[in-house]
Parts: sequence; structure tokens; C-alpha cells
Amino acid sequence: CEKKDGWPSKQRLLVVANRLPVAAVRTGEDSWQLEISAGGLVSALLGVNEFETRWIGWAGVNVPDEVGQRSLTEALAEKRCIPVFLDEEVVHQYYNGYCNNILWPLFHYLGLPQEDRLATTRSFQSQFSAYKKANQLFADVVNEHYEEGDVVWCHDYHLMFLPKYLKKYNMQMKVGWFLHTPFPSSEIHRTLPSRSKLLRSVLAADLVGFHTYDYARHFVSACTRILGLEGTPEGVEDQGKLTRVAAFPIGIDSSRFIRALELPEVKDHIRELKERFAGRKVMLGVDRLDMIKGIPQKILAFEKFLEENPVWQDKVVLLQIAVPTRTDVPEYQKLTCQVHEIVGRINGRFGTLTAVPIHHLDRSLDFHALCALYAVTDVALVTSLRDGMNLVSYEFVACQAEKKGVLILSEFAGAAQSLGAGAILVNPWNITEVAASIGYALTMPADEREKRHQHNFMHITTHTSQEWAGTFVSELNDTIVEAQLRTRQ
Ligand code: ADQ
Repeated sequence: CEKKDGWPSKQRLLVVANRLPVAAVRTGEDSWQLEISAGGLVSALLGVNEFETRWIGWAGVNVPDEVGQRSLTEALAEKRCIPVFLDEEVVHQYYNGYCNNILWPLFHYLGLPQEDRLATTRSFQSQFSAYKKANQLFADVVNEHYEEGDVVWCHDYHLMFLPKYLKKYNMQMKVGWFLHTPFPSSEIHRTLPSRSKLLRSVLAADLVGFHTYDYARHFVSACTRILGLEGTPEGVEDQGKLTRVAAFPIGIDSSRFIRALELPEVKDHIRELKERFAGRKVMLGVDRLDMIKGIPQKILAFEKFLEENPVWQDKVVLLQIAVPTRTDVPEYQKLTCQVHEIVGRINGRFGTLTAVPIHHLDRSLDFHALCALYAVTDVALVTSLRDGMNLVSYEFVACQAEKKGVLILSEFAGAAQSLGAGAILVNPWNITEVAASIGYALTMPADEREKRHQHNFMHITTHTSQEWAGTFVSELNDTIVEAQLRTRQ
């Protein structure tokens, strides 16, 4: 399709997400430093190249002045990014408030904050208003940049009002919405004061996607039980209009990881790590520091394992890499203190003058360092209390062609549905079970490790991020064709 601004053959894909894949830091009145930021969605879309992709989102910085807004817009254009400007108060109420204090915990089965449920309905109301206002600002920017034939793909719980606002602008716009977190049981969703409005707004999309069939089923149940609509095998029907609802499990760009292992600097890094941890088995956790990732539970399970298996005390090390996020939210600050306290206690208890059992790093690692760590790991521990999918488990498998290490995986991560046959599945709340699984993983015979690894490796190399995005967008295109056919009949 020939486009007026000279983008030729590929279809334009407008990816709308709360955060752009780059973070902006102001270095002068009209100068900016742009850094690629880590995260699940960014990692997944890095390898997608069959569309002309433009990102629309917030750059993570408050820019109140026009000079700054103009110069940042120009700087971001080079990275194919279009900014949405949100002022500090909206960010506080919408992002820290409604998104991260209400929707995020609720969708991960941690419930609503007590104070919102009891007395402070005013704060709930103002957060909800800010949420709608922010979604409207996103819709304005999308509408401004939309051209006929474009596909608009909205991402995540931050933007549940966006499909409705976009359709208000233009009914012909192809709009898809994908949720990266779990969608909880309708019994959980119905506790949310704005439950119906959110569902109705999402239903304005042409295609609604989730990581797993279970999440899709929960969403359809919420629509039938809360809104009284009809659920069909295709999706949800409202007065003859069908919103297609389906599972699209995300993947990674596995070849990027496999190729990285061949780079000389990664090989050097692997050699250094092997020397550093010679004579000890390496266990690894890589998570954003978030309560859903079950980091304290994981570390307590490792302590229990050491306690019950003294012979392993100087023969195994746990490397826990936890990149801090949402650092201005009090719950996250408390979690950081809690993890530090537990790690300190365990290292004091089982450490020697020359070695400690847990190396805990509060920071992000660069891609090459991360690949090297995955490659030297004997056992990866992914013990999320809930997780939409969990890409770390996929990345670990991609880097294990040589070691064929073992993946211990929470049954509450979406990845359990795809890697369940190759991983050891655990209930992360059951510390005794996780401790026993660590013992099993460390002593697993080579042929069993090989078999399990092959199963997972086959999956992650065939269900990639490219395939995920391609399938979603092509189904979104088909959905529209179907809708037009129906109106013609
Ligand atoms: P996240 O909660 O961010 O994503 P995850 O899927 O594990 O969780 O992705 C994290 C990404 O960040 C991975 O690519 C990982 O390599 C990277 N990362 C994490 N810690 C890091 C560190 N210390 N240093 C460097 N990189 C680090 C959300 C949902 C998930 C869902 C994804 C994609 O919560 O359930 O799988 O979106 O849909």
C-alpha cells in the first residue's frame, strides 16, 4: 500500500503503550538524551519487522514548556516514537494511582487497597478521572497521527478506555487491545467499582487478546456475568456486534539470544563467570522488583533448601538480579527493604569468610551480561505469585543449548501453559515444595534435563515475538473484513 508520507510496502502499525520504548532525560533547554528501556513489551516487539511500526506513548518525563515538547517530539521522531505529554498530577493519579495501585494488584489477585475500599472514595474517584483523562490524551495523539489503512494496537491495563475513545473518533479505525497481565476471575474483577465501564470500553475494540485461554475465558465470563452480554466461542456479542476475544501467547526473539552467545564479549563474560563460580552450581532469578514476582518466597525457599541440605551449603549460589521499578510507590520501597533483610540474614547464617550463598543485585543488566548469566545457570527460579506470561523463563531456555539447565516455574505464570511439560512446576506459596524442587533440579539426571530442555527449546524457537505480533495483527485485519462483510449482507 502506497502511503502519502512515502512509507511504501509495509502496513503501518501504531503501537500504543503507556511507556515509549525509550526514556528521555533532558540535558538542556532543547536537548535530550534517549535511552532504550527494558521491559516485557519492548523485548517482545524488538524483533518484529514486517510492519512499519510507530510507537505512541509517554516518554516518562514531565515537559511543561512548549520548547521542550517541540524538541522532544523531534528527537523521538528519529526513533519512530510519538510522545503523549502527561502533566505531573495526571501521572501521579493515573499511573501511580489507578494503574499501579488499583488495577495492577487487582489483576494479579492481590485485591484492592483497603483504604480505597473503605473510606477514601474521593481518592479513588480522582484516580479514575485521571485515568480517563490520560486515556483521552492518548486517543487525541493516536487520532492526530492515524491514516487510513493503519492498524492501531493498544497495550495493557493502562489503556482500557482507549478502544472506546478511538472508535468515537473513527468507527473505521482497526483497533486491537492486548493485556500483558493476567485477566483475573470475574469474582475478582467484580470488586472493582468501575468494573462495567472498563469492560464496555475494551469491548469497543475489534479484537481483544490475552496471553492464555484462561485469561480470555475470565474476560468473557466477566462480560456475561457483570454486563449480561452473550459469550460465544468467538468472543462477546452485544446487540449483533461481535468483539473477538482470543489467546495470543507472547514469545521472544529467540534468535537474538542464540546469536548473542556467539559474540566474543559474551564468550569472555561466560568464561569469567564460570571461573568465578567454579565448583558451585549456579541458580538464577531475574525479575523486576515487584510483589507479583514472589522474590521473598523464592529466597525463603532457597534458605529452607540450604537448611535441610547442609552438604549443598558451599556448593550452590543463588544470583538474584532484581531491577527496581515504581520506586516512588511505598509498597515497592517496603518490598526492597524486606528482600534486603532476608538476603542479609541468610548470608549471615550460611556464608563463610570466602563465599556467600546469595548474590543480590538491585539493578538492570545489559543484554550481553544477561545472556552470559543465563548461559552459565544450572537452575533458573521463576516463582511469580501471578504473571501474565513471564519472558525471563523463555530467555533462559534460549541460552541453554550447552548446559541444558532446569527451569523451576510457577504454575501461576502464563508460561506454565507453554513450558509446563519441560519445567518443574511449583506453587510458589508452598516454600517446602519449592525447596524440594530445588533439590530435584540440582540432581536431575542429564538425560532428563536434555529431554525437558528440548521440549522448551522447541517451543520458544517456534512461538516467537514475531509470530505473536504477526498473528495478532493479521487476525485484527481479518476481523475488520468480517465486520464489513456482515454490514454488506
Ligand atoms: P514484566 O513484568 O516486565 O512484563 P517479564 O515478562 O519477565 O516481566 O519481562 C521482563 C523483561 O525485562 C525481560 O525481557 C527481562 O530480560 C528484562 N529484565 C528483567 N529484569 C532485568 C534485569 N535485572 N536486568 C535486565 N533486564 C531485565 C509484563 C508482564 C509479563 C509478560 C510481559 C510481556 O508482567 O507477565 O510476560 O509483560 O507480555
